[in-house]
Amino acid sequence: MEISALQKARYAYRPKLPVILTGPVSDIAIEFGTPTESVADQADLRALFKHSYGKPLARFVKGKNDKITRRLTVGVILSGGQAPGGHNVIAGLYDGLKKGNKDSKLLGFLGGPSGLIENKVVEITDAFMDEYRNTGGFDMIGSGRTKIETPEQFAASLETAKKLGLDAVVIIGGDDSNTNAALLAEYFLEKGEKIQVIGCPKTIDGDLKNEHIETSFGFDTATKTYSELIGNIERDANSAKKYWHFIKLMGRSASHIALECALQTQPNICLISEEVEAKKLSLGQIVDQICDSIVKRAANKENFGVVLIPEGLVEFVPEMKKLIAELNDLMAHYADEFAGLSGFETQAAWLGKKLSAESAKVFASLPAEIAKQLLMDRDPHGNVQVSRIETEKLLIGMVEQRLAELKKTGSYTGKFSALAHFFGYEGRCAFPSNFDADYTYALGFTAFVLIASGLTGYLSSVKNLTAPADQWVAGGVPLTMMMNMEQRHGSKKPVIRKALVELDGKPFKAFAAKRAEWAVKTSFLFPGAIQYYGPSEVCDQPTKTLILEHS
Ligand code: FBP
Repeated sequence: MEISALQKARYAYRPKLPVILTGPVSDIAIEFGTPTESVADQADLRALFKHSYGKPLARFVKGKNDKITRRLTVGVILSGGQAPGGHNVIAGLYDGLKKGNKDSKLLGFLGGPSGLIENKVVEITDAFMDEYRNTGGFDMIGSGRTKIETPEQFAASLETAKKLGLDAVVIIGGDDSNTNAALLAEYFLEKGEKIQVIGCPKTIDGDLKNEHIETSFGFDTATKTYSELIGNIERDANSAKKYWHFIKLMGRSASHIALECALQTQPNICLISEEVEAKKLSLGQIVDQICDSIVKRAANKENFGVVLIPEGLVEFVPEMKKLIAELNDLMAHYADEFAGLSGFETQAAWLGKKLSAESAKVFASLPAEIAKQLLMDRDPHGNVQVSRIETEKLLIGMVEQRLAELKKTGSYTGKFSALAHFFGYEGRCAFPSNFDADYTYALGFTAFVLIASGLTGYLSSVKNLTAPADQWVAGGVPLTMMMNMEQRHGSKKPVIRKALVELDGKPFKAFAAKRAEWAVKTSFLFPGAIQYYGPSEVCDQPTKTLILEHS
């Protein structure tokens, strides 16, 4: 296989670890805190997780650990969307297992959770592992979005685990996949089986975080990749001075990616979905806000600019949120009837009768393409596929209309030519930044220590991330601690609570303090491409979000 010069060089990169993980493994002991509670709905969750609810926080400290060198067989799953660093979680886990006992084995389940259900597996060897160290992508074993939810799927997962003689399963995933990890851990305990389940916090979206999980891996590399591209577009806009660029950014519901990119590139506008919801802004008001900047910049003869749009925006505009919630419920409750309706016209007529009067009006007012996108299949976890809704085009169309009205009144005399972009997949498989390469390797190694110490139902946790890696603090967070009950597929389900942008948090406040100036005055910042080699202030910086949150 031909490989690039950078890939060859990255093979030689040695990820940095917290000091506790660098010595003999038998010197890593676990210190437990007091029992924990879930973030909400304690009674419901206690009843659902009878055997695994409320475990204490675990932290690694120097001390004797006799269990850790026993021979283990572990299965690993990459779950959900790709995020830079996934291969290094596997590398950290693999190296930890081999350091504990050279006869321990790591098996990779192919294609995500379905690999466990269907027993599709490959053994990870030294040579196989070495091909993927410090590389982006999930192509080593593949990923998938299958949810383990039916009794048959749980039973099949147990059967596979027993057949393979597994001591533990590691699920590398986001909030939904780690909810699955919690359910699987509970199921194995319920069945009296010793197979442990440990999760690792993955997702470019940055929405799997809390006091104990400072960030999910992949967010660092993905936002740096998008910011490079946004900076390049800003410079092009400032050179040609003729286009407004509307850039939608991945991230599902949360606007962490958009906010981080705004802090890195200082665009004219960055919409934050959580603020739209808090202020109950309608689509019309959002359009007015964008037009205000366009009109003011046109008065300065600057008929160009950059607008960042979080992909989940439509879910937070009150009238759209209500409509989407009603659509989700209708499409779940009348799944067969809905599937039998042929063509958009028929579906729209059917919905016109079933939706509330208010939502029916909103649905009818949307451009047909956007209305069709709202009806696309939900993902296996019941989420609307916001990546596929062309919000950037919807906003461009509405801005054009509004500017035409303003032109008639004479309050706008500029020129408006807009281009739509969507950045998402471009950032999910980049070579992990040094931060993500180190962080993921540490998460994988931590998962090994949790398993070898006999824990189950925990998420691998590495904290103190703004300090140099040797000072990072490793341990485990009980999965049930992060859970609450939410409406999914038309009924209440236990899920890990998503962390959305906090409007009283430091990253949002830093952005809010500058945005009025950026809206009018060209203040673009050009971060350039991720650097893997060179001075530490260029190569090893964490995200602005992380730095601000810890300042
Ligand atoms: P995860 O939560 O699985 O990490 O998803 C990340 C993500 O990139 C989202 O930002 C995006 O909405 C979604 O995946 C796109 O899904 P798909 O890869 O199935 O098109």
